[in-house]
Amino acid sequence: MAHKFYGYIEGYYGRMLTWEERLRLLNHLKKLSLNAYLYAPKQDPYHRQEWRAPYPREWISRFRQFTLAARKKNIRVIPAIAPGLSFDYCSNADYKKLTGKIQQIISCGSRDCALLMDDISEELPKNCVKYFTSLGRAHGKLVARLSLDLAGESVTLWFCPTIYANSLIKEKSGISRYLVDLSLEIPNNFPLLWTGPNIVSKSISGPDLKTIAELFKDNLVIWDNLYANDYCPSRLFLGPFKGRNRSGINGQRGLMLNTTGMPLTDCFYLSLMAAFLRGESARQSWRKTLSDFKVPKEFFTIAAFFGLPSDAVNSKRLDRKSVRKFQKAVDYLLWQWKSPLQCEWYPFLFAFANDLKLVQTPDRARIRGWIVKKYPPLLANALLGQ
Ligand code: GDL
Repeated sequence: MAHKFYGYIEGYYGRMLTWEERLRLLNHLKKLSLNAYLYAPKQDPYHRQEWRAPYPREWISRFRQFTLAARKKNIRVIPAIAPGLSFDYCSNADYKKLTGKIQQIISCGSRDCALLMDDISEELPKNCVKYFTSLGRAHGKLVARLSLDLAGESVTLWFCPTIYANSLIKEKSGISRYLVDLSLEIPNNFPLLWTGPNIVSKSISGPDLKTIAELFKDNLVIWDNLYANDYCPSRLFLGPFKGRNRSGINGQRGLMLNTTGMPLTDCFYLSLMAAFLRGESARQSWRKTLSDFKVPKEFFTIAAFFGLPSDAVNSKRLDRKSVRKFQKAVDYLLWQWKSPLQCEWYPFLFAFANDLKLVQTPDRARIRGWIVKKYPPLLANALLGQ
């Protein structure tokens, strides 16, 4: 049976972990019996923007240590390369650069390597129109060629398509030409990264995955963006891991979480996902995990403000009495709770306390000094109606 992958994706914008933080994540993955770490930070210039440049020697040596540490814990590190911003599909020189770069990263001891084509133009570059009938064909042929050329390396290649969520499919028929073309070229058993019905999916079930899973023969590895906050970095999502259907996902090649780049918070999310994989209830495991991470009970009072991205807007208005209750809870979390996890949550708790104060004080002139201290001058003026 094909190997299945459950674990972490360092695949967000705006943050990069240190090697120590990555090791911490490995330890946590091991503790939870999860088995995969996809290395794909959008912020790493050698991964995406400057993909042609080889990694510096120092990086290679750290990455080798990291891969070795993971192997000792039975965790597969999947290094990824994302050349799509500038890759020339008709250039042999670019193809050579790409294989060279892949050789360089897998030489650190990985049995897997991922080629990522997410977040790039959906158009086939003009100079390639003579050679390929579509971007899907160009991607499929590239992957097929790479897997032939890398056959001797006994490495499993993964692929993240440019259309990586149902919502990105523009065709009215619901059938993506890009994906069909890709599926016609891509070799069998290729793990294919897929984020579900949406880029940030509220729910992921068997029926949601059916069409794509059929096209790629049940080789989907779910890239779950539920808790990612790089597209709204002032928010923090801390709700239960819900909306995912276990049997639907279990029929595929795996489930991996792309999160925030705050190491302890990301460990917290992985614990929630692991409980889901064990079949535990989302709500109960959420309460238990909060308690395992020693989050004070005051958090429950304000948890609704840190729910999931898709949580519905509550029709209740914020009345004075409840605002006071929220203020008390957030004050406790800000000033009494001391822990490394609290340090990660502090800016979000602080911003929430600020927002409460603003909504609670319609007469802004009364808190003029406070506003001037908290906001840059132009925004402060706007808030004060000047
Ligand atoms: C994306 C990006 C990812 C980013 C996430 C959330 C994929 C495959 N790619 O589209 O890097 O962190 O959205 O903003 O999800």
